[in-house]
Amino acid sequence: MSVLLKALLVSAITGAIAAPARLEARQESSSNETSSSTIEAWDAGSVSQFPIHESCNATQAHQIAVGLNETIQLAEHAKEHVLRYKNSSEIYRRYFGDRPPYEVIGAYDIIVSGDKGGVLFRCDNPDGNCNLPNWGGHWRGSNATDETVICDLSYSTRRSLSQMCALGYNVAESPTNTFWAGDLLHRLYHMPAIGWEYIEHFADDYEEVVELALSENTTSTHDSDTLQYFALEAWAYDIAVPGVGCSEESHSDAATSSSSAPALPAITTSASATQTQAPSSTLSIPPVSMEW
Ligand SMILES: *[C@@H]1O[C@H](CO)[C@@H](O)[C@H](O)[C@H]1NC(C)=O
Ligand SMILES: *[C@@H]1O[C@H](CO)[C@@H](O)[C@H](O)[C@H]1NC(C)=O
Ligand SMILES: *[C@@H]1O[C@H](CO)[C@@H](O)[C@H](O)[C@H]1NC(C)=O
Ligand SMILES: *[C@@H]1O[C@H](CO)[C@@H](O)[C@H](O)[C@H]1NC(C)=O
Ligand SMILES: *[C@@H]1O[C@H](CO)[C@@H](O)[C@H](O)[C@H]1NC(C)=O
Ligand SMILES: CC(=O)N[C@H]1CO[C@H](CO)[C@@H](O)[C@@H]1O
Repeated sequence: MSVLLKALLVSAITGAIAAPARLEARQESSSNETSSSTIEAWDAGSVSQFPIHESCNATQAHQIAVGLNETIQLAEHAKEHVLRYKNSSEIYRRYFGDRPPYEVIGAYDIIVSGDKGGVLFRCDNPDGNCNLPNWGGHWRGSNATDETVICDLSYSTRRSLSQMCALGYNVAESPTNTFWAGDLLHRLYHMPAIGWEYIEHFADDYEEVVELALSENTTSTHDSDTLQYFALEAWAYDIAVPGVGCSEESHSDAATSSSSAPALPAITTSASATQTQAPSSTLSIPPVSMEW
């Protein structure tokens, strides 16, 4: 008998002996349970809606809840777009290049289908940061890593997804936090229960996001801004203004003069396309809140 065969036989025998012992132990411990009614369902204690702290009054809590629901819708559509098209989508390739879709799908699905516990949105101002000018909210970081504060500024500036592509907004040049959905997606990714400290900031603005994709950088599929921009553009192009979207300021003119099938406009790389400046002829875009 070869050494290899002997080794296999020995391990097969040990395996056979070990198995019943484990089974016995398991049965013993389960028969030791006082009664079957004390065995909890596998998903007992699951949380189906993102928790909002009691410091939020009725109007604040309602706006945050509506914003979170829009965040889920935004993430869900982004996931659907990826599932439908993967990298045959020009929008996908603009933000993720030819990177595999699995991580992107998961990053959106954890928002849509993931347990909603382990995070908290609050409306008091425990760290005093809401007193700083232009702060719409912040992640509490080391003070409370599972918590995000929403400051008063948010209630008067963040928009609904129903306003997508209106009021001077375009994907490339406007901040992602123009919308509650983009803002809260970002804030959710900061909290470890959702972002795992894996979805992080590898790019800081639209141009850097596009560069990550162009260089096929592996961080694009877990970059917070990339995931926000892609979701907003997929919503704009598929849902808000179907087949047209609002990728950049000049696009609406280009679209009306174009007679052929809708195509996405060229990628903006010009340095003049700064993220925070709204076109002067339109309503101003809300101020960018701090990254925290
Ligand atoms: C909730 O608080 C805000 C101030 O942060 C206030 O403007 C609003 O009127 C309050 N809403 C209610 C229902 O008390
Ligand atoms: C948010 O969505 C959940 C689940 O669909 C729903 O139960 C809840 O009423 C919604 N909240 C608001 C404020 O629309
Ligand atoms: C999508 O990515 C795969 C893998 O890199 C590549 O083979 C394929 O050509 C890409 N498809 C498109 C439409 O770019
Ligand atoms: C944590 O709390 C301290 C003191 O209250 C504050 O100065 C600091 O800004 C807080 N950190 C964050 C990330 O909010
Ligand atoms: C990918 O992007 C990150 C963040 O910008 C950068 O540190 C890293 O060097 C890039 N990797 C490659 C291979 O370019
Ligand atoms: C933890 C526990 O309930 N242990 C019990 C398991 O069953 C044996 C035999 O019935 C008891 O003696 C233990 O107290």
